[in-house]
This record gives sequence, structure tokens and C-alpha cells, in this order.
Amino acid sequence: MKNSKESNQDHYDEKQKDLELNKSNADNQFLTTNQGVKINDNNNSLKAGERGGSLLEDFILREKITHFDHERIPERIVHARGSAAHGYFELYKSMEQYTKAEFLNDTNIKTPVFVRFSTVAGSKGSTDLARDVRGFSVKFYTQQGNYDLVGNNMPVFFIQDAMKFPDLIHAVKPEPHNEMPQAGSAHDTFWDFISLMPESMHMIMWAMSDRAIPRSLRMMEGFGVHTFRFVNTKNESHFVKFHWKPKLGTHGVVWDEAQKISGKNSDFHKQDLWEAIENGNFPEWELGVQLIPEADEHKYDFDLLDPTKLVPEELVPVMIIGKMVLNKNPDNFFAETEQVAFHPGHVVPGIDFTNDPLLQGRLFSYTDTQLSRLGSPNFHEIPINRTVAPMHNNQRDGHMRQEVNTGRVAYHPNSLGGGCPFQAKIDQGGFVSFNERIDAQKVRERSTSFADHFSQATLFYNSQTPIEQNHIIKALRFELGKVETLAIRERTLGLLSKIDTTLAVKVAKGLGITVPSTLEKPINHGVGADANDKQEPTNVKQAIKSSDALSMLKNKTLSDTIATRQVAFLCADGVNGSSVDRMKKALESAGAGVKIIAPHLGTIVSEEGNEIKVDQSYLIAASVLFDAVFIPSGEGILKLMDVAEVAEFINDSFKHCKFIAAEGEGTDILSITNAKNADKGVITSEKTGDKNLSNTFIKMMGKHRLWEREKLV
Ligand code: HDE
Repeated sequence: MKNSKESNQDHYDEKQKDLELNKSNADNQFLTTNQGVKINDNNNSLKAGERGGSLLEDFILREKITHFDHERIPERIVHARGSAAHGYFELYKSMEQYTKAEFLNDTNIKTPVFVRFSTVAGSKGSTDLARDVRGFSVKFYTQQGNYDLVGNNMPVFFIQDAMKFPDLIHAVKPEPHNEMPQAGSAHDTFWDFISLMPESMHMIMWAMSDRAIPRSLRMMEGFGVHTFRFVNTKNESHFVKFHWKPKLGTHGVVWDEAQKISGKNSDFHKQDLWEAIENGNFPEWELGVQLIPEADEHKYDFDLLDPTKLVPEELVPVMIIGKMVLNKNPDNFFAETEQVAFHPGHVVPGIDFTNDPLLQGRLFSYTDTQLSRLGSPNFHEIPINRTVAPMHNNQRDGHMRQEVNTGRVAYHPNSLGGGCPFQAKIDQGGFVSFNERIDAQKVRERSTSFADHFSQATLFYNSQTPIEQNHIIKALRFELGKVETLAIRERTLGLLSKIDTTLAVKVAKGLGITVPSTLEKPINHGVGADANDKQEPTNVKQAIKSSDALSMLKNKTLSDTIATRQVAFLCADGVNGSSVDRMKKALESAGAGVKIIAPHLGTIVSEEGNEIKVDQSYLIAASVLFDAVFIPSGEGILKLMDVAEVAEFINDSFKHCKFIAAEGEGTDILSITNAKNADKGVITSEKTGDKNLSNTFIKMMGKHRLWEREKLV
């Protein structure tokens, strides 16, 4: 396998080849119409006289403008805002015992992938840092056909049945009368719906946690959410839950920071992913599976078919089976990221569905949505959606058909075409659905095994550290604080009290109201009108009280690396050059990135008289766009006392629990900021180029944030 440097070199070589090709093509690359006619004047339309009216005959103008008029396609109804990348998946360990999917059997196979991350609620142009679930969709281009794992960065969902999805999305989207707010759930219609849907409580805990405001798309976990099936050659089935574990750990930002990032750089996540890949810092995730034998279907306190439940890792450990690396940015956003069409129903032999009623609804929705979004049943012919496996069938024609099918036979069975294409037997790789036994009555009902809406919400809350619990409380205070209808706030508090009384009381305190003593009726618990009064949501005793895997701070995947973290150096003319150089070298050799910030762009001159290139001015830079800050030594640094943005920069870093290092004169700057209340996160040295300072700084930064500071601020 190539290491990241080698892969980067390949990518670079490819780019060079492209450039050379373009250069050699440039001589004979004329501007043409779509019909290939060379264009002589691309600046003026055809007119009756220099100052006369334009002529309808101008086929060049009409073609150009007509194409432009139709450049947009409908954005996705959900997950409209996305960022994507190419890469590959490689298997560590054969899963042959469980699944016949070839790309999960042979450790020599390297499967190309295309991965799209997204927010759910916002429009295509909305901010990356909205409090929201993130989509995590992976298209595996396997030799047996495309397999799409269309998941999220949270392992559960708001609702249990596909019937409620349009309601959920209508409630969270901007309110229909005034189209506000954009990309946010902090409004009345969302919480009105949620407060009447107790089944959403577990997911609400995740959505109010820092998982909903990731530091980077590269630092998120991914989950398949539903229970799927692996099926082996003996037609034995295992239930399977999919997990993606990021090599860089799972990290979030704080809500105040997220809101400021949205103002400073609404493309923060998109840019971060793009730049990491351009710089050869290829993001990596390990694929894990939780496997449950068919015989254990009813072994647990929850129903495996209920998408509001997870399988605690303490009950079924996650087995790591492979690795995914993203190593190439798309060449064209529209052609690839926008036109990619995922579908949970794109499976290959060896992977199958369960009867999870949410998954079952999705199996209908995704093809349907592509028909209106991409406009044709031929969306599989768009390059990004094409399978690498051979494709033959009798489907024909339709809008924008690319394939020129030859011959007279487009039906099966046939004799005129020699019987082609043939059906594939199982041992030839033909897909056969798992032959699950079904003996049932036709009903429109929810299983009573889905009626426990609170205990896993409690499990999630109990698994968090006090810092994380506090973030959830604050998020709820913010969201409900934006809700104008008192009854909705109260009803939500009622549901929260079923998760944890202290949680509800603390949220209520922030809202200046009290928790209602009884739950308001009627509430929805997943039953129809006739049954509404009969069933109550239940609370089931959980086998475990707390699960470390659910907490970002306790999580095993939390990594101490500072690779790809961004550090701001607050500089000015007269900075000590060796102070800058030594810290920069130390940070860069630990994998971090450094940006020189100064009062103006161009270059600054160091104390020693050398020029230092400036990356950003104080007008552009902001603490929220960095992970940590360093103030070097040098007489000139003292001028920063008069730059208002510098104090704001350091105050925000301090407020958001980031690590701050300063040496020599740099330490004096701290005296005009909140960081003068030094704690372990403010690391200072009187000496220039102090090795201990850089070592401690790097070690501390590996902890991501000094969360204890929150008590202070
Ligand atoms: Fe989706 N979802 N969804 N969803 N979903 C779409 O398909 C839908 C659900 C998810 O990057 C749409 O191509 C229904 C759960 C992702 O292109 C649409 C239901 C999970 C993406 C659709 C769900 C997801 C989508 C819109 C309930 C996590 C982005 C555009 C029955 C496991 C894919 C499109 C991309 C996109 C329908 C619930 C994840 C309308 C009906 C649960 C990551 O078909």
C-alpha cells in the first residue's frame, strides 16, 4: 500500500500531466457552440446595426443563454448542503464467515469510494456550522455493483416509521409562511412536533450534544443507523450495525464558537476537508461492525428493528474490519457532489435489509427523489453514479439516455438475442433476497416492542461527562429559548423530565419556568387514532447504566494527535523571528498547520531584520477558525496592545477553552485579556524558543480543549 506521501505524489503527478495536456491542447482549443461550430465573437450579440435591436437568429447567444437558464437542478429536499471526496476502502479481515459480499471477503481488493457529507435541514448555500445531524454517505464501487451505505454521524434517528418523515422535515425546515429560520431547529414548528413525539427523545439528546457541531467532517463518527443483514454463502444471516471511526478522533466545537464560525466562514467544513486533501492529509476512518446472530434477535431490552435504539458496544463489541481513506477532491462540484445519487437500496449480494419500518420507507424514497432531482430514470448513467461492474439489461430509452443500445432484442426471455442477457445463478453472483420467514396479518400498527422512548435517552445522558451534560443543557436552553409558544416549551420539559429530572429542572431554570408535573395529553406514541388513549410510552430497565462509547470525551476513538490542527501566530513588525521559527517547526513536525497573522498582508520584518510572509490580516483572521494560538516574543509584539482584534482573538480563544501559548514580550499581551487569569491551558515562558513551552503546548493541544475552564468563563 502506498503511504500518504506517495499517494499525494501520484495525485500531484496526475495534476502536472493535466496541466501539460492543457498546454499542448491550448493551441487548438477553440471556443465552440455545443454543436462544435467555432465561435468568432464571444463578446457581442448579433444586432441590426451597431445600436440596433438583437436578432432572434443569433443561435450563439440563444444557445449560451438557454443553457445558462437551465444550469440549476432542484436541490435535495434534505441533505442539500454537501461536501464530498473520492477515496478507497481496504479490508483488514475477511468477513467471509458472515457475508458473501466479495469486497468484504478478499483483503487484496481495494474498493474505490465516493463519500458525501452533508447537513440535513439547511439549503445548499447554508452554513456548515448549523446545529444539525450530518449525513455520511459512502458509495462503494464494488466489482459486484454499487453498494451505498447512506448513514449519519449519529447512530439513531428521530422517528420510528417512514410515515412520519415528511412531518419531521416539514417541522424542522424554515417555517412555510416566512421561510425562517434557515438551517436551524431553534424554532416553534420543530419543537412543537418534537414535544408531541416522545420517540424522538433519544435522538434529541444526540442532536443537542456537541456531535451536532463537529470540529471537522474529518473528526466525526459515522453510523449506518438501521440494523442491516450480512448473508453468507450458506444463506445464514447475521444482523449488522455499521460504524465509521475517524482516525483523528471525534471532536466538536462549542455553540458560541459555531455561531461565530458561521459568520466568519460559512464554508468552514467544506474548506477544511478540501484543504486537508489538497495538502495530502488524507482523512481516514476505520469500518467497524457489530454482529448479532439471527438467533439473538429477541435477546435485548430493545428491538433491533427500532431505529431510535442503538446496540451498546458493551453488549456487542465493534469489530474493526477495514479502513477508508479519502485522497482526492472532486474535479467538479456539480458533476460529482451534486449529481451523486445515493440509495440505501443499492446493495450487493451478501448485504440485505431488515424490516426496520424507517429503512423500508427509505427503500422507496431514494429512487423517487432522484427522478425529480436529476430528472430522468437514466441517472445511473451520470459518470459519478456509474457502476464499475459490467451492466446489461433490457431497460431502454428515457430522457437523456447516453447508452446506444444495439440490436433488436430488449426483452427477456428471448431467442433472437441468444437469450442474453442471462439471469445469474446464486453461485454466479445473482442477488437473492434473504429468505426470511413471514407469517403475518396485514396491519397498520407499531410493535409494542418500540414503545420504550426514554431509557436509551437516559443511557445517553448518563454516559456523558458533566461538561458534555452541561453543553446539552445549554443547547436545550438556546433552542427552547427561541421557541415563542410557552406550551411547547413546557411540553418539551415534560418529556425531558422522563429522561432525567435534573436535566429538565436545569433547562427549565434557564427558561425561567418550571417543569410541568404531568405529561400533557394527548401525545403521540406511534399509534393510530383508535389506539391513542390505550398505549403509553414505556420506560424499560436497561442492561447497562452508562456507555463510554457514547461520550465524545470518554470515547476510545478520541485521539491525542494534533495532526492537521491549525494554530494562529499573532505577529507584528518587530516580532522575534527565531521565536516564530522554532515554534512553527515544532508544531509542524507534530503535524499541525501554522498561519502568520499580522496587522497587514504582505510581509512583516522581524527584530532580526528578516521578512516574514503574512498569511492573514487581523481583519480576516478570527480565533474561531483556529484550534490554538501562539504569541511570539519581540519588542514589536507590544504594538498588538493597540490592535482591538488581538484582545478579542485571545478572549475568544480563552472563552472557547483553547490552548494559548506566549513567550517573552508575547506574555505581556495576555495582561489585557481574560487569559491573564492563567490556568493550565495558558502556557507561558519568559525565554525565547523555550523547548518546554512548545512541548507542553503540543501535549496540551492533543487534548483538544481545556474543558475545565468553562467553570471559570
Ligand atoms: Fe434520507 N433522504 N430519508 N435518511 N438521507 C435523502 O435522498 C428519506 C434517513 C440520508 O449525500 C433524500 O438523494 C426518508 C435516515 C443521507 O446525497 C431522500 C427517510 C438516514 C442523505 C431521503 C430518511 C438518512 C439522505 C434526499 C425516512 C440515516 C444524503 C436526497 C424514511 C441513516 C445523501 C436524496 C446524499 C437523503 C429520504 C431517513 C440519511 C428524500 C423518506 C434514517 C445521508 O430520498
